[in-house]
Parts: sequence; structure tokens; C-alpha cells
Amino acid sequence: MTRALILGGTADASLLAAEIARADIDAVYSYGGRTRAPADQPLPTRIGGFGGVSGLADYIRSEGITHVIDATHPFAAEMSRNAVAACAETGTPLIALERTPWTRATGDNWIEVRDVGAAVAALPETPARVFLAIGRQHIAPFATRPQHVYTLRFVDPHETSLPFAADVIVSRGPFTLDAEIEMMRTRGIAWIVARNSGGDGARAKIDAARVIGLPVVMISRPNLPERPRVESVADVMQWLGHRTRLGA
Ligand code: 3Y8
Ligand code: NAP
Repeated sequence: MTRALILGGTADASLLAAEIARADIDAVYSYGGRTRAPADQPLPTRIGGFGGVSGLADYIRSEGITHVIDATHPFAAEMSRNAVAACAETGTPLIALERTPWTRATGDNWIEVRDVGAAVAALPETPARVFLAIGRQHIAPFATRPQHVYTLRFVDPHETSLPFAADVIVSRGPFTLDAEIEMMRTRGIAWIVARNSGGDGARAKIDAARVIGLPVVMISRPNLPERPRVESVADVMQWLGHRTRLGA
């Protein structure tokens, strides 16, 4: 009897949850607990860490999980690594629902960097208005470049104080091209720092940068351990042994 665990927290994971609920498959949706009011799901939902690899392995055993789908964000590297280890330890089938990275299109002006530290170093010495679209967990290193005027975007209003003065936009996305162009023009943004999340939910800022002609410091994805990967909800449903109304 199938009992699936969806490691969620992304738009794709929400689409998968809807399909799994429609197919009436027994499943649990899991959030990491990063935001105050995560979107509701049509499945029983748990929120918060499992307690490392051993915590996840214990959860899989105690909950009788038969399949794990890692539908977390490409930058949620620790969760993905833990899922590989816990599924190996418990002999549980694992698949990743992973969207392809964005690729540079004609007219894109990207400076591709490996990590946040390299993104800080890629900014100009002369003061600029910089949009940091990388969430709250990774902005601290930019405090070493106080000459810039930063605009940050968070899902939730920030409770803790910021590591540097900045304008804050509170919005959970997905975002639209027109709204991103308007925001960048109104705020006189000259540089954008983004992570190569892929998918559509965060793509608008990349397209807006191309339309306006702004440079994007693009942080590449972390390396993840090998595990079976698919790019569509239909592929996950087939892996679970269910045909979907989406066909395929
Ligand atoms: C808690 C679930 C949906 C989900 C929406 C997608 C699209 C918008 C793009 C920008 C970039 C960023 C950030 C972002 C995107 C979608 C999707 C996606 C980027 C929610 C969500 C959770 C989170 C956690 C949050 C992180 C932060 C990252 C903001 C829900 C809304 C910057 C990633 O304040 C914090 O601590 C936020 C933390 C992890 C990255 C970071 O390191 O700060 N996402 N985002 C998930 C959980 O608890 O398990 O609250 O409903 C999900 C979404 N985030 O259904 O439409 O699917 O990619 N999320 C990045 O760099 O791309 C925003 O601003 O342009
Ligand atoms: P991370 O750094 O890879 O994970 C750190 C720890 O958070 C994990 O070891 C695990 O704790 C817990 N965790 C993460 N995702 C979880 C989940 N879905 N269910 C239960 N526990 C989870 O993760 P992150 O980058 O902070 O991302 C956290 C969540 O936000 C994920 O759901 C991810 O899909 C979502 N998200 C992240 C980004 C991003 O840019 N990183 C963007 C959009 C959405 P334990 O070790 O205790 O089990």
C-alpha cells in the first residue's frame, strides 16, 4: 500500500500535492517551517525539521512511508542530502522533482558565481542600487559592501533586525514580469542578485532584468548527491504507479 512523503516548500511541490490528492493516494506533505503561514495543502501536512538523517529515517519507519518525493527547492541542499541518506538507510524508494536551471537567453547579462561570497565580490566598488532576491537566510555577507543601497525581498516581515540598512519588500511570489519591471524602474535598481532556482515562480525578475538591460549576479546551484530525478508531476505520478489525468 503506497504511503508517500512529499518534502515540499515549492510551487512544484504544491502542484504535485494536488495531483496526489486527486488520485486519492495516501500521502503527507512536509514544510521546513521557514515561513509563518505556509500555503495550505490538500494533504495532511507536517511543519519543521525531522532531526537530521536519523530523525527522517525514524519518521519513515514510524509513519510507514513507502515512497519519498524530494520536491524541495534546488538550494535546499541539506534536506536533499538527508533524504538520500535516510532513504538509503531505510531502503525507501526516493525520487526528486527538480526543475531545470534557467539558462542564459539572448540579451541576458549574467555574471555567474558559485556562492553568496562570490556574489558579494562580483558587485561593483562604486555605490549602486542592488536588488537582493535571495531571501533572508543569505544576506548577511552583503554587509561587507555598505556602499550600496539594497532592496531585499522576504516572504514574511522580518522580526529580527537586518545586518544592514535596506529597503524591504514583503511578498511571497510568484511574481509577474510587469510588476518586476515596475518595481525595478521605480526603485532605480541597477544590479540584481539571484539564485538559479529554475521554475516559473521566480523567473519574472530574470526576464525583467533582460527587458531593462540590467546585470544579474546569478548564484549557481549547490551540488547534490546522485538520485533519480524527474522534471514533471506526471513523471512522479507514473513513478508512484498512477496514471494522471494529465496524460503520459
Ligand atoms: C516555506 C512556502 C507557491 C510557493 C512559492 C518557487 C516559487 C515563490 C521563488 C524572489 C525570490 C526565494 C525564497 C522563493 C521562491 C516560490 C514559492 C519560491 C525565492 C515559499 C514557502 C516557503 C519558502 C521559504 C523561502 C526561503 C527563501 C526562499 C523566498 C509557503 C513561499 C528567495 C528562494 O524568510 C525566509 O526565511 C524564507 C526562506 C527558504 C530562501 C532563503 O534562503 O531565504 N523560500 N518560500 C517552505 C518551508 O517552510 O518548507 O510559505 O507557502 C515557497 C516559494 N518560494 O506555492 O507559490 O516554487 O520557487 N522563495 C530563491 O532564491 O529563489 C524568492 O524574491 O524573487
Ligand atoms: P535546507 O537548508 O536544505 O534544510 C535545512 C534543514 O531544514 C533540513 O536539514 C531539515 O531539518 C529542514 N527542512 C528543510 N526543508 C524541509 C521540509 N520540506 N520538511 C521538513 N524539514 C525540512 O532547506 P532551506 O533551503 O532552508 O529550505 C527550507 C524549505 O524552504 C524547503 O521546504 C524548501 O523547499 C523551501 N524553499 C527553499 C528555497 C531556497 O532558496 N532554499 C526556496 C523556496 C522554497 P532536519 O535536518 O531537522 O530534518
